[in-house]
Amino acid sequence: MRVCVIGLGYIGTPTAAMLALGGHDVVGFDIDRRVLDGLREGARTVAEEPVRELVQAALAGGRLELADVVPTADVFVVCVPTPTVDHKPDLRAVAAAFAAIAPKLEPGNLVILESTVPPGTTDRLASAAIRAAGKDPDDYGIAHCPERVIPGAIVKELRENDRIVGGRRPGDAARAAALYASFCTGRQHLTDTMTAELVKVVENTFRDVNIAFANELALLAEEIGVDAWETIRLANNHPRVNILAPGPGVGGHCIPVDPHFLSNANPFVTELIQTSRRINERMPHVVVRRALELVPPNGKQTVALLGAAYKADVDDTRESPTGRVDELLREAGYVTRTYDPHATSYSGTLTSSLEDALRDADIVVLMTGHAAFNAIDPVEAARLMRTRVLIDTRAFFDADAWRSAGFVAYVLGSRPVRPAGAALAAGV
Ligand code: SAJ
Repeated sequence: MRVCVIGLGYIGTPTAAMLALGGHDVVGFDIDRRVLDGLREGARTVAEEPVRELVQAALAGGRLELADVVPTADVFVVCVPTPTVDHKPDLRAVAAAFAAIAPKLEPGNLVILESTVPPGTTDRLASAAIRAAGKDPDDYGIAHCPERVIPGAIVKELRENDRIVGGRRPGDAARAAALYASFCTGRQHLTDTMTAELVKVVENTFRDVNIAFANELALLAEEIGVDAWETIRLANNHPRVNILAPGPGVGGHCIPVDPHFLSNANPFVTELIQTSRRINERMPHVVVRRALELVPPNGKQTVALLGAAYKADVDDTRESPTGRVDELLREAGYVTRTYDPHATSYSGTLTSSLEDALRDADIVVLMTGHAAFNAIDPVEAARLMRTRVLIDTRAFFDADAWRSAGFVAYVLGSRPVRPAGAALAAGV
């Protein structure tokens, strides 16, 4: 089949390559010329190595073309961003993609939306665009097949994860499933578009609610003087309990965003979802409050943040809790610097080395559990820093090793270190 993939971001790019390697003639379209140039130049803009290799193989194989105009095709697969603005879904990119496709449609073509959207969106926006082009939606297939892959393991999960395939009519779902079967070894679960939309949003919302529970537990455990990490580890021995990990907040462009797709349109029946969001949004404030307790700012106190990316071993800083913590620390009067071995773009100041971040700092805050941070030697950190205070928001380090190196070490969700400010003033 001739397939056009609209939107060559972290999902559209590997999907286009997979389809091409699966035997289809694929045209990848993006409105951003720099994206197309980056892909043509050996996919240098692609962060994950396996995705880069996949794209290079697809381009070399001759079945993947890149274009800045939307061509005609048998199937159109839309993979564009769906962010929120002030907690409201911004669906302009989806509407624009459908508007670009509609004039090209020929009867029998299939339009698939992969972007995460509020329930009801696919059918409503696709049908509206088709009607606006003077055509009848009933002449075309419309499907929602949400992407479900985890950044960091995109190629593996694209191949192996089950897929939810929702069709406007049962035949539409079956046709979309046949397309994905060309590269996906997971099972295909056929349903209607609105159920598929809800399933996707619910998966991420479930994770947000579960993390909020873990974060609430961390604060409760601190309050009563128990270790949340040990509590979670022991509770998770139960065959039907699986509590996720507390942390400095929930980042990325999916999990903090998608719950709003449900609560925005349904505010009266989404109390748990809204509360969970608030709990997770509060976590950066908790981190900053602990810093204030440990080393009150005097105008030159410096905080070194370890990790700008929203989670371990990725370079993506979108909606990262580090950006928020950084902003709040600066508002509180600290000087801040951030070191990240992977990230290249970030709202605050990135140092080029770990040493530059730690030198003469008063507090070091572990924000992201990058594997590279395992190599940090607390004795060396103690030598570089002016004041020896560690805030570990993910129970990443061996806190006792840092204490042995002379640090006051606070681990989120562990027994509080109070009154550390007084201890520091006394030179302890
Ligand atoms: N986090 C915690 N505690 C945990 C797990 C995660 O605080 O126990 C935080 C992370 O540090 C990070 C944020 O949550 O800041 C999100 O990270 P993540 O690894 O949970 O998820 P994403 O955003 O990278 O990918 C999610 C995935 N959804 C689910 O696992 C249900 C992925 O499968 C989706 O495809 C992706 O969203 C998406 O594109 O929607």
